Amino acid sequence: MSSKIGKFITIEGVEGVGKTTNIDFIRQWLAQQNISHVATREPGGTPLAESIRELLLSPRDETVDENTELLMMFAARAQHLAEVIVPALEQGKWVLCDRFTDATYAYQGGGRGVSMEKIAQLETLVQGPLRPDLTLVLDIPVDQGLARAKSRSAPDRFEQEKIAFFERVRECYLVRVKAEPQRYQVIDASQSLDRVQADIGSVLERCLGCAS
Ligand code: T5A
Repeated sequence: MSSKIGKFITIEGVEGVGKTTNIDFIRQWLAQQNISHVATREPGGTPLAESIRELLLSPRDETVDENTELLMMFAARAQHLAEVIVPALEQGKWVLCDRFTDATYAYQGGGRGVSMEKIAQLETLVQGPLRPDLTLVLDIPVDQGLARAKSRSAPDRFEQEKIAFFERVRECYLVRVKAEPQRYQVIDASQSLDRVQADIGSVLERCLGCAS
């Protein structure tokens, strides 16, 4: 994988925390700064990866083996990197991605109990040295996030999990933040949308300062 030029920003958190809502805000912010960018999401971001997303998110009677789920996440990611993320970064664009490999550590690792070493091996295989420059973790008590998600749409396969699963997911995100504080910025997503967006704006201004 060749060296990148643009910035790679990811946004993470438990269900319903406000990622999609705030991606729109960040896009507007980047446009105001005349920063050429691409907004995308995982799993998904290309036609093939979106098909894998549909397979992953559809509720089904068959139990999905944890390795199947893990490999499908990374299969979608490999395609997304090859078709969208790496080309955009190489063109100097910023890439704004709704979830990335931190979600695999949090959901498959923290939530399902897949070993972190196994995830790290696949991360290296699929991404080489590429990691996000900045990861915004929108943090909220799990019950509040799930209530927001429920008010928006019918539950997908992940949203049918029990609350303890999402507590492990949230905990895993926070452990990762502690281990690598220079990459992550935690935003209190239980605040009003205005406050959340003011906090995100401040983080981006600092980030842009680093970039220049
Ligand atoms: N997954 C993904 C894995 O298991 N492993 C992986 O490697 C990857 C990449 C993907 C699923 O796949 C799993 C994780 C997920 O379960 P998704 O669509 O990306 O699914 O994730 P969701 O979390 O399900 O996305 P949601 O759309 O449910 O949540 P968002 O985007 O965080 O929330 P959003 O913006 O839609 O907001 C939800 C509601 O809350 C309101 C919004 O208006 C909306 O109605 N809201 C607020 N209300 C009050 N105050 C605020 N501050 C608010 N912010 C938003």
